[in-house]
Amino acid sequence: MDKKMINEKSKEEQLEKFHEDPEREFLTTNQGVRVNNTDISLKAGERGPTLLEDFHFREKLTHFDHERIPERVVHARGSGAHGFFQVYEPMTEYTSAKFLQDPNKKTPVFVRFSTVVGFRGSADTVRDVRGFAVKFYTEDGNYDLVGNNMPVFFIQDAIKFPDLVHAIKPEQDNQIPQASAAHDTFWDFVSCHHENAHMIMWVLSDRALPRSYRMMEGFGVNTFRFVNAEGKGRFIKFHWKPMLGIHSLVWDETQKIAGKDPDFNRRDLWDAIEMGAYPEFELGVQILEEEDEFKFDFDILDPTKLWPEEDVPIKWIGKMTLDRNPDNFFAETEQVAFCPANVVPGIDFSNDPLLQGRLFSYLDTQLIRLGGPNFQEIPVNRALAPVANNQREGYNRMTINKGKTSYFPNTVGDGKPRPASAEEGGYVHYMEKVEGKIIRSRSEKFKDFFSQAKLFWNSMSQPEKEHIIEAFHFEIGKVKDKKIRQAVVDMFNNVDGDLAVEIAKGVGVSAPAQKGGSPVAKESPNLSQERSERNVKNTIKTRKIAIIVADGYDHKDLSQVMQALEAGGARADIISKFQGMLKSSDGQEIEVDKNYRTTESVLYDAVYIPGGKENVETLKKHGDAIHFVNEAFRHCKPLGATGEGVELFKAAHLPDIKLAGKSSADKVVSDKGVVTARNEGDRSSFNESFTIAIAQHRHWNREKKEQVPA
Ligand code: HDD
Repeated sequence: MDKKMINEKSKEEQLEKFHEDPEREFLTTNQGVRVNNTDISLKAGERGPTLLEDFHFREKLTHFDHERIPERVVHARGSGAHGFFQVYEPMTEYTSAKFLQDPNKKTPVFVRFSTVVGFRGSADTVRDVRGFAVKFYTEDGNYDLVGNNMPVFFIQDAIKFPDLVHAIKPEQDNQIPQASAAHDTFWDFVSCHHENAHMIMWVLSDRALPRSYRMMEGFGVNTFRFVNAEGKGRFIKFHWKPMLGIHSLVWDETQKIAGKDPDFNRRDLWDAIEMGAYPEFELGVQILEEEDEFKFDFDILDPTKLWPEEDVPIKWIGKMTLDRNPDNFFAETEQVAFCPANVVPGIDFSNDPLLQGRLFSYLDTQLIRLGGPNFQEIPVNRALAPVANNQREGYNRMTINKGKTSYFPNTVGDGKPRPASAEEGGYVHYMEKVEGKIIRSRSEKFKDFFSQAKLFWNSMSQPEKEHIIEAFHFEIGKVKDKKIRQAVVDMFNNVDGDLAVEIAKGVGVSAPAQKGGSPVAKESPNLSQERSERNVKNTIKTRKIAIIVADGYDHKDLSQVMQALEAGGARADIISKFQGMLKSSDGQEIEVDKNYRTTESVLYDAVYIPGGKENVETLKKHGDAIHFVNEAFRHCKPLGATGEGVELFKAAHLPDIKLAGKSSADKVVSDKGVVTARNEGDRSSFNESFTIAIAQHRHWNREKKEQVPA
């Protein structure tokens, strides 16, 4: 393909050539022979043995027997999407990367979001880091930005990666537990490696429980380089900012979702794209001049450290839009192969020791996972830039290389293909000066394990701190070996003494003999989801609202709230005891989307109960309806009720919540995310208050949430 012709449709057009025609009428063998019967194998007599000459039977079974490939050793479970990226302004001053120059250019991308620890079939909503890998199909070749939703990593050196992964995966004797860090071997590893401290704070925070892949930040984690056309290099860190804000689930909820809908995040991404609510993320970079490399009290090559935004601001340079679901999960999402070593001119590496190891590991793992060295010919992995070299043969080679030569230099093939000069777009590695003795060591600043863990802790809001303590109680509470539990408490005493005391309280070991803690007093508010200026709280777009209804509901009530929700871009489901049609008090009908058996409050962002006397009298007798309200309340979700619907909240005994009374004095009452209105004239202000409450996402100020029976 001509380099200049790449646009947002180019990848789709390239993939089109590999599509099977779904309109095809007849079933055939792999040789294209029409099959006459695919249900009964060929036998010697009606009750006789199957014949070897049944080539269709043999082919069908053989293919099936070989359908599985090894799953990724980490990040096995994921979901992909196609889209495009557009830069806001030319980045020429910093980088020569062509896809970062022209604001009119739309570069196709493929993104795969993932969990890390769980196997391919595990649940989406486990406590874990999320992968955020982006393949840009640029005119200079493929560029892969293989990041996570947390800006730091567990370990400082790639040589420890196998140990980390062995420790966190299910234990080797019994393969327990699935997709969870809450077990002895992981916490044993953590307490033996204090460099984990900062990352553990992130993993035990709400960041590990994203409400949606569309509502989480992304980070390149490692330090990279931008290099401009003059060869000047600068250190950079990459960031992705979700345009819908950064929102999380709560731990109790995630565990229930894992049973009720293990595909929760996968479904959410798929549905949003199908509905046309395309996920969008802004790309940002922190840029650091080389002369500032040693200005900080941490080493900028250390992947367990972030660059505080207060010291190095983020420049937002472009936007990615995901607008197309894959056609085939296996062909695209499963076979896509990312590698941090896939860079284009203008982007280079740093000596970050974790990154250096990553540069090796991805290609290596793909050789085994995708069955040999030709996986870049798999359609989703193919570059849009022309590919020409002397690599030949190997399993599953697709390209038919013409001509006589497969070597360089040559005269037979007119000397082609030949290396390109820098001016011709040849990749020239950054000419960094490197000097040193061969040594197994890291710089002194790598040894400060606790300062940034403390910075993170200081930056959290009070509810976020409580969530972290609860997460420690769960994770460490599951550790059987008391000495490991004690070692974790002692380790986090280096971060914050009060935190260590709080952890100890919940897990049956002693508080540290002497309260310790890092002296760092600084805060960085954007590290907190709640306090971050990037935590958008002014939209209800794509939020899911449960409307619980029975016969005799108030139709006017229900439809005006539904209209307001839909106008804001939210989606509502009508939920009742049975599927089918419900009749309103004035004889109108509405269809039920889900019954109490097929859904649960944990699958929604908010709950609404419309008026109607008969409706509410029936709902009061439905334990499931009361449970819906109580559970949503416990998970701090917005709740709304109008007219007699308010009575259901009364019946649910929401502790210490003020509800609208019948007098005109309290027309619309909004208390800790519970919004109620009794009288008909108050509906439009109800809609406004309910919308604000939903946009808030969660209402953490419900101190007594533990007192509800859910
Ligand atoms: Fe990794 C997959 C992200 C450290 C070795 N990694 C993988 C994926 C993501 C990351 C998002 C899934 C890509 C996909 O969707 O296919 N990994 C990271 C980040 C790291 C990191 C942000 C820290 C900065 N990884 C890391 C290290 C090593 C690896 C230190 C080994 C030395 N990662 C792998 C791997 C995987 C992988 C084994 C498994 C499947 C694959 O590569 O293709 O090679």
